[in-house]
Order: sequence, then structure tokens, then C-alpha cells
Amino acid sequence: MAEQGKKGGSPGISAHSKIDSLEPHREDLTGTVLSTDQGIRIDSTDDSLKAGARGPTLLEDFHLREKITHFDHERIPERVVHARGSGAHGYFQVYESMAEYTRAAFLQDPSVRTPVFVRFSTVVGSRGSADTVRDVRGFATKFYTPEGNFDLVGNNIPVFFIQDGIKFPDVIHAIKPEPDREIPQASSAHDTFWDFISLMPESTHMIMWVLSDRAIPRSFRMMEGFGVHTFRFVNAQGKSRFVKLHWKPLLGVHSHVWDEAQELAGRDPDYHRRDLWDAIERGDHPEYELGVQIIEEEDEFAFDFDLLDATKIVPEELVPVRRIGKLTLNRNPDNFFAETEQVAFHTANIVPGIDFTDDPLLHVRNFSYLDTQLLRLGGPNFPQIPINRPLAPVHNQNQDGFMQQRIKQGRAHYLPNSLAGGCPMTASWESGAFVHHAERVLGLKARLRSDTFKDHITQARLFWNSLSAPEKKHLIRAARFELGKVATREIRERMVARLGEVDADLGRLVAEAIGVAAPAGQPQVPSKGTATGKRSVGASPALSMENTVKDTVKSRLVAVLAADGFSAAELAAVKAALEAAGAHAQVVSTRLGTIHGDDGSAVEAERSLLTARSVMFDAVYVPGGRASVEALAATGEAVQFVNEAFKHCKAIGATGDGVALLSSSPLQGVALAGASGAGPLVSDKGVVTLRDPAGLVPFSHELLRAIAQHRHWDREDVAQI
Ligand code: HDE
Repeated sequence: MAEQGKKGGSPGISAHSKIDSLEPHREDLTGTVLSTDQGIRIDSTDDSLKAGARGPTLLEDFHLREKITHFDHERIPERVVHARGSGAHGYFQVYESMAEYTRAAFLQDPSVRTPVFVRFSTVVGSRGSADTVRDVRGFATKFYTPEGNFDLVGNNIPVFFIQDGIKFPDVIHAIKPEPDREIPQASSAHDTFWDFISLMPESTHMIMWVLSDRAIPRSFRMMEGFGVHTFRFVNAQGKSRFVKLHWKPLLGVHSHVWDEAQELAGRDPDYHRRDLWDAIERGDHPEYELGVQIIEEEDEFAFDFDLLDATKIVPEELVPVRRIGKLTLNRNPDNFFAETEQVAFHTANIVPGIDFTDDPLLHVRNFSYLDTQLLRLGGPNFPQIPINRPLAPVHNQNQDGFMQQRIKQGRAHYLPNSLAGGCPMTASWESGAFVHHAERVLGLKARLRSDTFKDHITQARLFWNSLSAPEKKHLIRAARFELGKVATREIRERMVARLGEVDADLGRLVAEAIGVAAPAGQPQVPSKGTATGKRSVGASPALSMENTVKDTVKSRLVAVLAADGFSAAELAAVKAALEAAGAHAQVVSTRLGTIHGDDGSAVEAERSLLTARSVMFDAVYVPGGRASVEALAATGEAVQFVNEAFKHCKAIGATGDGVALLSSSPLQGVALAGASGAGPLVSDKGVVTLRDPAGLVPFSHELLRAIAQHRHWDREDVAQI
């Protein structure tokens, strides 16, 4: 297991592991000799074969031709959606047997670690587009279970734009760059998208999510995942129940602010990919709990929405999410192309014990993924690519096709046969076969939409009503931005009318910023549930990110602004406290390299004010030391660094003379230590300052608390974002 050793080991992925099964395909070039693809050793790869040093290149140079030809064929088509992605390996472990609900083998035994590969993605942008754009994020997980691969191909938003998959090409054509001018890249803020949405009432709930902070996550490690559709769990006795699947990140659900996300798209377009990679390399393994909402079949019609409608959630307050296991991502891919690019997820990759419902979005997906992969991966043998291979044995009579890797023996490639003893034989439910749930189906063949799918406003309003005041403000600003980029006035009018249906204030506040009349106020109609006696809620606290995990600084990045002459005692004490709590402190200085403290001690400045901006960090700390603070203040960039962190509502700390750097920046309305009347330790709106070095312990404690809050929205009253 040389590879495992190289990556520092992968706890949990041992004997019966994906790495083991892939090992023959992994290649370490260390100590090898250069050869052609035919295994011929090569004497030089720096000069082509020529007739004389200045003469023509010869066709005879088979090494040159092979090398260039292979290069010419390196690209494969990018995914038609979700082209930009980042992957990671890990494992899943169930907390306790779920046998009562499902016979799926990987959900039975808490001692078993099932290997997984996860790919996170944006939806709209091309492969090279920026990570931090406003968009839905894909969260696709391949479980390599002993019964075959199970793919949970989810998103970080629990609903979708459309109810029937036949509309998928339309929504994607509308949101992708406009076909005549091929702009904008990776953005929904343009006419065609909002034109389509304004004519599609069923998208109302989804666009509330897309306009919310959920669509600009701080990290893949800090977002939820959702299976979106209602699936089935089926137990060994064949009893079926409905199930909604969730991923709950242990670090909580956190987002960027819009201005920060936009700046990052320029300053570090790989921000999320880098964040995931670095976290795993550092040992900050992302963790998510698998949550299930289980609904008895008898309750299929108990709610004020249809369980088959992918534009609806099952509010957690109606059906609690039970956390049944944990996903841990602990290993970066060895090769982006071979793994992250070639991985092929498919909603129809399902194992016994899990099954589909009649969600019309899901049914189209069950067709689409295989179809698109045939094109993208060049033929029907892509399941044989190492990252896609199941751990479970594969035996069937599929044969031939481009890039066939298997050499099947024998001549009876058909069933039934007698020449091969009837093999491979079929199995039964009892012996591990997938047997489709025997659902009774009755209906007229017609292009229809169920009446139970036709309420498009109640849950959009539920989402809006469940947000905190800052989240509402952000959503309004997002709508102003998106619609403000729409040139066609009628589209803007139609959209504010729709937003006004969700909430009159929302419609009015957006309208007034985008040059259209406020929509006529809509009466707050009670939800259908209230009218029909079905199960419903008016607000769902689980939908607000305000109620997420806010008690940890684990894996957070804190910039320490320091230059020669910094207070060594202050920096050391605060850095130690941050690191003890699981955060990471990085010194940012006027230049890279070693800088010296006031006692002559040395620290390494890993980043400079030229290469690092506050948007790349979760918080800022400025230690004292007059020379250090004066050198920083002289650059202007350090002041901008602090200002921006303030504007983006991040925790800021300063001790001793470091407080002076804060005083030189316009942190409006914030009390600082040592300012007239303020005491030695002051904590105000996430800005924590200390004049008296004796108080470093309570200071660090307070700074950690401020960082754990993630953002201090109470500043938004004074800062224009
Ligand atoms: Fe996808 N989707 N999708 N989608 N989707 C693809 O498959 C499609 C939908 C999702 O990291 C494609 O291999 C249709 C919902 C993720 O490789 C394609 C419909 C959800 C990924 C496709 C949907 C998703 C994809 C493009 C409506 C959340 C990336 C390349 C019926 C539950 C997987 C590919 C990865 C990728 C089709 C709707 C999630 C074209 C037709 C709803 C995370 O097959």
C-alpha cells in the first residue's frame, strides 16, 4: 500500500478497500524509465528526429508522433452541466443498523466502512469557471458497497427549478451563456434565465434558495446536501417507506457574503477547490452526517404538498431528520482527470433496499445520466474505468464496444445457455438481487401534470418567512443584483410580480431598486395545509442558516497581520490559542519570508499583502509591536485588509499597538479598547481588542467566540455590502 503511505494513510480504508481494488491501476513514476505506450525505452524527449541539426523533422519519429497525437486527444467533452467540480475520497459508516427500514448492506453494520468518492460542483459554469459564483452546488456521492455502487447524486439545495425532467434542457439553455454572444459565463444574472423563470411559476421556491446565501457557500465543507427526490427504503421483508436523504455538515452551514464571493472569483477562482484540497491535506477531514426523513406509505397524502414533487421539501419540523451515519472525506485524488473528471454518477445506480418513486424529475434523470456519459466518456465501457468500477463482482454478457478492458472467456455470451452451464445465473431478492418494488400503477397515458403539483407559492413563502432579517436582506440584494442585470424591462416586471406573490415587501423592495413599479400587494393567503387540514408549517427554523452550528472554529483560517518588530508574546499566545481550538493562523506580512519579533524570535510570513486578501481568510488578528504596526500601516494594504474583513462582517482581533491599526481604519461605530471610556478588553460587533497584555487569555477566548459566530451581521447597519 505504497500509495496510502504516501498520503499519510487513510484510516478506515483498509483490507477490502477501493484503494486496494484500484491499486493495480495507480501508477507511481518514481524511479521508472521513460518509454512509449508500447514499452519501448526512449533516449531523448527534448529534440525531435531531424535530418541534420537544422534540417526537417522526420516522420519516422514514432515517439514524437505518439506524444503529440496523445496530447491532441487529451480533452474529453466537459459535462453539459456541473462541468466545474472537485473530488475527494473517503468512507461512510452507519451509526446503527437500519435493517428495520432498509436491507441495503452498507446501512446494516456500524463496524463497516464503505469507501466513497464524492464530487462537488457548480452547475452552470464551464470547467475553468470560478468557484464562488452564485449557483447551486452539486454534491454527488458514489458508495462502493458490497452489493454494487449506490450513487446519491444530490445538490446543496433541497428542491429544483422544474417538476418534470422534460423541462431540463429549457432551464439549462436559459441559464447557460446566451447562444448568440456566449455570455455571461457561470452566471444566472442575464435576460434569458430570468425570462424563462418569470414564465415558470413552478421555479418560485427554487429561486428563493438560489437568491439566498445558500448559493454562495463558504466551503464545500460547510454546506448541506440533499437527495432532492423522495426515494424509498425497502426492508428485507419487502416493506417500503418513503425517504428523503440529507447530508448535514458537522462544521455547520456557512456562506460568503456576495461582495466577497465576487472578489474571490477574481483573486482566487479556485477558492473552493483549494479549500477542500488544503483541508484534507491538513487533516481537517470534512464530515457530514447522513440524515433521513422516513415517511410511512400510509402518509403519502398527509402533507399540503405532493411527495413526488421535487419543488417541495418535507419540513424538518413535520418529519424530523434522523442522523444515521457519517461520511468522512480523508484523501485527495491522485489524478484529477482519471478520478474527478472520469467519475460517472447516475441516479439509477441503486442497490437492493433503496428504490425510486414516481417523481417525474427522477425518472428523466434515470435516463439522462447514462446517456450523457456514453458521449462524454466515449462509449459503453466507462463503468470499467477504475474510479467507476464497483467493488462488487461484475458478471454479465455485455461485450465489445470502444475500449473494452475485459477479456471474457468462453463462447456462450447469451442467456439462457447450456454451453456455460447457464452462467452467469440470476439471483433472487433473498440471494441479493435488486427486485423493483411492486408498486401498483394505474393511469391514462397522457402528457399530464398532477393537480397536487400546482401550488408554487406556499413553500417559497415558507422559506422566506423562515429566514432571519440579515438573510432576508441578502436575498433582496441578490434579487436586485440579478434582475438589475436584466435589460428587458418586461422580464423585470414579471419577476417582481412573482416575488410580490411570495411576499409583498419583497416584491416592493426589489422593484424600487430595479426601475419598475412595485407589484400590487398580495394578500397573505393561508397555506393550503391550513385550508385542507393537511400537515403544514408556517415557518421552519431549520431553513435559516442563523440556526446552524456556531460553536467551533475548527479548520478556520485566521490571517495574522505582522511585520518586523511584532510583539512576540502576543502573537505566540494568540496563535497557540487559535491552533489549540483547531483553527489555523497564517502570518501575512509586507513581504514573504522570515520576520522577527520584538524579542528577536523568528516567524515565517507564508503570505504577503500582495498575494493575500482578507477574502481568503475567516478572521484577522493584529498583534502589537510598534514597528510592526507602523510598517503595516505605511502600506495602506493592511488597512484595506482590515477594512474589508470588517465590511464582510468577519471577526477581527487586535492587541497592544495592533489596536492602532484598527483605529486608522474607518470601523464605524465600533468601540475599541483604549478609546475614550473603553476598558482594556473590548468586544463589540465581532471586533475584539485588548490594550493590556495581561489579558491575553480572556482576549483569545473572546476572539475564538467571535470567529465561531462566522459573521457579525449586526455590522451591516453600518457597513454597505
Ligand atoms: Fe443532474 N445532470 N439532471 N441534477 N446532476 C448531470 O450528468 C439532469 C438534477 C446533479 O459530479 C449530468 O454526468 C436532468 C437534480 C449533479 O459528475 C446530466 C435533470 C439534481 C451532477 C444531468 C437533472 C442534479 C449532475 C451532466 C432533470 C440534484 C454532477 C453530466 C430531470 C438532486 C454529477 C452528467 C458529477 C449532472 C441531467 C436534475 C444533480 C446531463 C435531465 C434535481 C450533482 O446527465
